[in-house]
Amino acid sequence: MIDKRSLHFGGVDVPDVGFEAARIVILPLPYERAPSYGTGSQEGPEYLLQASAQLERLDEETLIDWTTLGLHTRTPPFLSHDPQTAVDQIHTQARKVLETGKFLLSLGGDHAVSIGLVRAAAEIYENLGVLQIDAHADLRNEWNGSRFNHACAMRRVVEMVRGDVVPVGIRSFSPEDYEVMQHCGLHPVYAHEIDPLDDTWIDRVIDRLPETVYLTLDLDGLDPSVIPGTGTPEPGGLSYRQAVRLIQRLGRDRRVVASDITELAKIEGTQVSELAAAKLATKMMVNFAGSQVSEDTAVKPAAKSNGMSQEYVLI
Ligand SMILES: [Mn+2]
Repeated sequence: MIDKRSLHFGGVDVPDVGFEAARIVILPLPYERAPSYGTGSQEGPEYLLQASAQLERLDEETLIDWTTLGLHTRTPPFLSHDPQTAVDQIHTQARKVLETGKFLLSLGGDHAVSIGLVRAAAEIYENLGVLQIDAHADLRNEWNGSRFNHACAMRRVVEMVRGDVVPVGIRSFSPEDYEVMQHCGLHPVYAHEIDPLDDTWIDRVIDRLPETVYLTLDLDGLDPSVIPGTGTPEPGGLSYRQAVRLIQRLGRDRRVVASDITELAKIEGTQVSELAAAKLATKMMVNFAGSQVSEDTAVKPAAKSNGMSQEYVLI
């Protein structure tokens, strides 16, 4: 039987280099309190980590072997049942990693985990901006009796960061959410504005972000045809390819210091959601933390001599 607490990204065949040597620290956060609709995000990190063992090592676009990037997966912390205390615990965990300058990739858990994570990043990076990929605005001041509920995640984030917050893929929000968006000068790129044939919406997103960015990916921002396994699915979200293109541009044009993937809720009988989520995690790794080592670790095609055969060499 697998010990859930010893799971690490990539599974047993991928080396975990330990905290000191790591360039990328993966922080599983099995946290779920007062969900609005479907449940299961508490086990999200466990299923994502299990699925990651099935991934091939090479990123097909950059040809970076993500297993060589220096990964360390933290033991999941025991988190309080009190939402505010849990957010404080998550903040402490995140600070320990971010203070070392390592890239932090956190795996929720429900979207409330981002409150503690962004707080830690905003304390260290003064002009931090936040890119939010999400179906929902998450701007309520209080929900289900707490200001630290997932439906309040971005309200707390907006209060704590100096840089712009740019929500993308939004297609479900309350009158209160809308009022807050207007009051705070938030200009979401709504799902209906994302043209499937034209990527200029990505320019709009990038242009609004400062140099240093935190990416929070609520998996319901993607279309349910890509990620059906999430607590509150909404039709009409980003395609997998659109999400990857956004991640690539963000990695190329901005300095991303940390990111999270939240709201994975497994559906029994299918692995599609957790596998897509794990693959998105590798896209973040290679695009946000892979550039410095890409020259050393990429497998590149050898120069073609006759156009008929291709030899591949490891350089
Ligand atoms: Mn959300």
